[in-house]
Amino acid sequence: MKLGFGLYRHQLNQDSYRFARQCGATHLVVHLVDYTNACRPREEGPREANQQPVGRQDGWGRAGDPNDPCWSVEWLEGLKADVEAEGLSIWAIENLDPSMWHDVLLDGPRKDEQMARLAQVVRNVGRAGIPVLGYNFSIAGVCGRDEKPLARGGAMTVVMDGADQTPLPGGMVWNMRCDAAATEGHVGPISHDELWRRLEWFLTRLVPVAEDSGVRLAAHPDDPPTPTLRGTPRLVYQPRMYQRLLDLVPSRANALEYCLGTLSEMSEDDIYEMTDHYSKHGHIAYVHFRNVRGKAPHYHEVFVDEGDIDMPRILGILKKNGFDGVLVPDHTPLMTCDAPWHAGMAYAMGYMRALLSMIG
Ligand SMILES: [Mn+2]
Repeated sequence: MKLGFGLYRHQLNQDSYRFARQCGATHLVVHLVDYTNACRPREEGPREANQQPVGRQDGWGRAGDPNDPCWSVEWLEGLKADVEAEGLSIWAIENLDPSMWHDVLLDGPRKDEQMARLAQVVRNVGRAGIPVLGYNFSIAGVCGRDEKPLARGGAMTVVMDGADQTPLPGGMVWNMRCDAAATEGHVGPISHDELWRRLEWFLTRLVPVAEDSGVRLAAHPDDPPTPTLRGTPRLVYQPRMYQRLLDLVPSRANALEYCLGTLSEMSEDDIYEMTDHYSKHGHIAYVHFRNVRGKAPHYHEVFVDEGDIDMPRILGILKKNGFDGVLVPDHTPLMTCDAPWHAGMAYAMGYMRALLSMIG
């Protein structure tokens, strides 16, 4: 098992690589989507002060440019070289910008064109030698949460208190604002089966490309995991529902971005049995190693060592099954100091590193 660290788009710089290395990471999971528009010029809008994208009703920020050069082989190779110069490797890219695939999610008129673009992106990721591409097949995305000082010692953290069912405004997809014209009239109520058909359409086309490219597509479960959110259906809102996704297109390239926090928020199934099942069969590409208290739609995120999940037990299961992928903290409560996000992350990394050394 490898210890990794996740970095957002605006953190892709030498200082962050050194911070990750100093925390004991050997690998990075990088986000190329600029969720809160922190990389845009200031005049284009306010930046979120902290590094915790929560997902209130107005969403995170504007979606990016579908042709952003960051998805080119040259850009990815440059990123890889910068990261490797600091003694780290890139394990995964996490998430696709909704501007690249909103009509795949919405079954809109540009879905074929967008699928061609996704296939090119997967080939580029493979050519750059990056083994995993994480995605989250969701219309509403990560939304309907708030922030409250509910983690240990009054640390600010992400909270869900009831499922927000206010309809998505036109043009909002995956909790970001896309070109309204491109999506007008498409964010309507649909059935769960319809969304599963859209996922099947996506996987049957992209998994073979991923296989040929040496890339594993890794699915994040629905966060937060409720049957519907903002009037749209969700796919993987109980741990066993991951199996349906895997069975659509059985392949090593059809894998899981296994988010322990989200899975623990789910109301059914035993997280230890499920972790044993998915890791035994080699389905897990990487793990979001975070902890929570409560079940959706009423839960809050907590420090890695104070939640409902017995984290040492999870690591024991992963070790028993020979899991050889990466663990990353995902997110943590913010600590009261001058660097709330960094302190929270460093705390989680120290805990994870200690657990990994204890289990050998
Ligand atoms: Mn996660």
